[in-house]
Amino acid sequence: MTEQSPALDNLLTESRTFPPSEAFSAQANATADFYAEADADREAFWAKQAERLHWETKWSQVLDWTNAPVAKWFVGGKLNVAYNCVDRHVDSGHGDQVAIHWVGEPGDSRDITYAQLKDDVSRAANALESLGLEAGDRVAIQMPMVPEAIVAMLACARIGVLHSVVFGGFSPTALRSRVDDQAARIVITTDGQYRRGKAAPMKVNVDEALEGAESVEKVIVVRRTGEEVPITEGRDIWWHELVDGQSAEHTPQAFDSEHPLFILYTSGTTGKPKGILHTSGGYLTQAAYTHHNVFDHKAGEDVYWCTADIGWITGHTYIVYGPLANRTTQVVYEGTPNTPHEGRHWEIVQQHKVSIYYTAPTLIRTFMKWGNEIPQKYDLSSLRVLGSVGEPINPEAWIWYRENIGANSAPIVDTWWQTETGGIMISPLPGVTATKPGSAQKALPGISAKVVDDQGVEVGKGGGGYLVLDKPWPGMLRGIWGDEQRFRETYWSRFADQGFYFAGDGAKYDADGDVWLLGRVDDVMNVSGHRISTTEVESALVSHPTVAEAAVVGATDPTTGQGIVAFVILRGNAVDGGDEAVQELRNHVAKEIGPIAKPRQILVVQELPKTRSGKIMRRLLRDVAENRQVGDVTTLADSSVMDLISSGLKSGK
Ligand code: 6R9
Repeated sequence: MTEQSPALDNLLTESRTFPPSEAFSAQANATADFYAEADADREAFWAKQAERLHWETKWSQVLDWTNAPVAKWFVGGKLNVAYNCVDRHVDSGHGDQVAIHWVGEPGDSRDITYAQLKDDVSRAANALESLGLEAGDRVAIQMPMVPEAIVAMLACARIGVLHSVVFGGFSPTALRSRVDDQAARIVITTDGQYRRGKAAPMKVNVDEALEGAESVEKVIVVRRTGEEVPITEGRDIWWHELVDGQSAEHTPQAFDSEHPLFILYTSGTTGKPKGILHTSGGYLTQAAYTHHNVFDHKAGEDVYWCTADIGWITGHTYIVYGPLANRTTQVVYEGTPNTPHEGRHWEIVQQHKVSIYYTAPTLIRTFMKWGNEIPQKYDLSSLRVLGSVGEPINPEAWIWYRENIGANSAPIVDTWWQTETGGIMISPLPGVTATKPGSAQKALPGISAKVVDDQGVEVGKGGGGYLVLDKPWPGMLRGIWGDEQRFRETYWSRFADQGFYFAGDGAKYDADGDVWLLGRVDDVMNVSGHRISTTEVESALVSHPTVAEAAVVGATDPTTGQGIVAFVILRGNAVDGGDEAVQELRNHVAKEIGPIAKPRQILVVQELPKTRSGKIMRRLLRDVAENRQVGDVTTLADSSVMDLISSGLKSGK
């Protein structure tokens, strides 16, 4: 496996444990015997979890794995995902319960009950149908965190249309490639979005993206910031004009358990993002099961807040599908954590008495940087479960989270999973597990994960290797949109003999057999919990006329986990590699991919270190980027290259 960074080595020396309090355990949803129950009969265990949902027709078979690696879960079952997330809570007498406490960045807010959500989703579903959309069609959504984004997703699900949410920070080029890949018929967006206290445009970016996009028939625009936007006659429609006048009655049709629910694009090791495909019954089962047990959620009592954006899988599974299936009352916040001040999250926790809070290590480290005195100003006593997701959490941040946010008592659940897994896979269970700072610990009941060596043989306690998932699970991806070959190659070819799913993460067992995640082993970087491939950034750089060649590495970063560091060779001698040129390149990457992909640092070099077969040795560049002694250079075609790079950097060239 690839070498570990010093920060990750550090994780493995951590030995503190925090057993659950008796009081917490006594009321916990999860119990220790879940593990044995699931081990005894996995399919019976999952069948029991599927009973959390309303099925119009019950399944005849729990799992069909005969066509592996494409699974079928709850075969023959029929359900409507939106009905499960909305209507049935109204039908069971909870229509007045708040589903969403929405908090806008500028200070506006809306409380939406389940009854209102049902009306909103029904109207939107009628609206989409009035445009001729049919089950199986695709709708792309690029929106900020406004309630209509959630309504749009649920409306698609209700009529069997696949949504594909594209993160609001993605560039027009990135949106376009996703729209084209799935041949989306409709795009839903907003006029603008609030970011850091200012209104920023959104619709104009969508217009730029869609120039000449043949599949797109209509663009629906939600009014958010009120800024003026150009309207393309015949194509663009205002959401309020289309949706508000629709009937609030809409009969949900039941779809097959394996009916596709959504596509979500994520970075792989090549430049082209992968459209990860998820289906209905299995996905929703795992979403509901994990949300209930991992967060110890109690419907009608807890106030839950997941700080993710709906543009990422965490927003899909732990803002939309899992929580709503479980009749959660949740906070949805539109904006940035330091607008208008650095206590914004804690102010919201205090105001809404948030009891379950789920966020990412990068944000926890940012809170640490802002200072302990900020959360101390607020009443956080309502918090009883804290979650972390997106990247390995370093023990220091874990302890800070526990002490400063969790009053030294709230259990922390460090949840490992991926866009591809659909839901949480490895995590402590609050009330059951004695937690360890920095370790995700154990595969959940019903889930099976192993750490294996190069040959696919499980390593022993204390050993490290690759994380694999050795048994199918309900929320697993069913493919990559339009590219079955890539699906098989990416996930199933590495350990084809054993039939393991290759996650792309390095991991290690400690002496107790608990799992510690060590970061990606492929060319995927993790910046603030966002997956960005080195190739994607390299292609963006070489698309600039001044760049001849580029190599990109993820370097350990104290706040964002990894930071993007690029090494570029400029074309010809005429171009100088001064600050302005570098700034221009950084902006170019932001324009091509989105601001999250903007390199932290760009170093202009004369040569790149390559092996004889022409592979760039990123390991050596990472040494430079992390200010380490450069490692073994013997496999380089020209071993003097590293001296050239290092001396060039020192002399500021
Ligand atoms: C949910 C999500 C997946 C990649 C994954 C891994 C990293 C996520 C983690 C974690 C260590 C955790 N990752 N959670 N690493 N501990 N608790 O983040 O999905 O955006 O697809 O990223 O994120 O490297 O492979 P996604």
